[in-house]
Amino acid sequence: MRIVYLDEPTYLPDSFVREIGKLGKFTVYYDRPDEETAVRRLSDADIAIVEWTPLRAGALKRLRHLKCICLVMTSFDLIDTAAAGSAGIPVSNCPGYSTQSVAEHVFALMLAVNRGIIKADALVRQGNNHIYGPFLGNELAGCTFGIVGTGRIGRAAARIAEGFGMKVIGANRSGDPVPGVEIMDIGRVLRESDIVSLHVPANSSTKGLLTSGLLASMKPEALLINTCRASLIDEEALYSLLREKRIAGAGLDDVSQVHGNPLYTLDNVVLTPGTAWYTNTARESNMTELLGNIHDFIKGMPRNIVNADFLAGV
Ligand code: DAR
Repeated sequence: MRIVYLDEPTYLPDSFVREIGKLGKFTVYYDRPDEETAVRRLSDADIAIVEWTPLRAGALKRLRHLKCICLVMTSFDLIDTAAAGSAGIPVSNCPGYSTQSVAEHVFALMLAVNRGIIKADALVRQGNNHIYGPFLGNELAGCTFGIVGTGRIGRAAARIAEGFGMKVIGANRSGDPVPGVEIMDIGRVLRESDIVSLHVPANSSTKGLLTSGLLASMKPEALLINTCRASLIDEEALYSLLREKRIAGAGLDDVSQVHGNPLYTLDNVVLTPGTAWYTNTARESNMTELLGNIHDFIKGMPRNIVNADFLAGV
């Protein structure tokens, strides 16, 4: 069994290397390859562990030896999962490792925006004290917290919001009830929430989910928190609405335009670089979940396969 970690592990503890070593020959690459290099690296691999590298149809078709792709994370937008399915390659993800960490980060962003923490910190360091004017926040107890997406992370965020004394409303695709969350359509969630928090996967059907129309329907005092991919939001519309204070603020863990983004000029926006998941606990759970996926695949009982539908016809 040849197992290849394709691209620059964020975290690779010795214990993980030892365990994988027991399953086969383990090769780790510490940079992020282009597609051609990726194909070469995986040419005789049985299992590919992938963290950063997009693998599209053309590359997947050429990976004739590959038996499984194990993604390190929850999102699977890096891989053309349908093409992987047609090539007979199951793709697994790690769906649960960062649920609580991401949900907690929602509130880190929310509080930072609501209380102007970033600006306040800078002012104190410049020798200021007891300046109240620009820092008028809103008490959160009694506010309405709206989740778009009621999967694991949405529900974990809902539980924390309850602890703040907020009313929780939410939208999901099925319209199915969720305990502790009043389910309604997405339009109403956007209109009625004081804080909107997004919890849906990035894929072709969720691209631009938050249209300019939906964003414009938010209350002017509302905050938008996004710990998912930036592709869910019409970023230009968001920028205009935030600049004109037609939305009070936003906390974003991802942006579509990394360089020179106009959002960087706004002080009602708090940004983090994709770190919502990144805690000690999540990092360890990530390794446990990934190792479990690899183990079970080798044992012939694959789990967390995200392209089962496409494989069925193979
Ligand atoms: N987008 C998040 C975070 C990826 C983090 N990278 C890891 N776990 N190596 C996800 O889980 O999809």
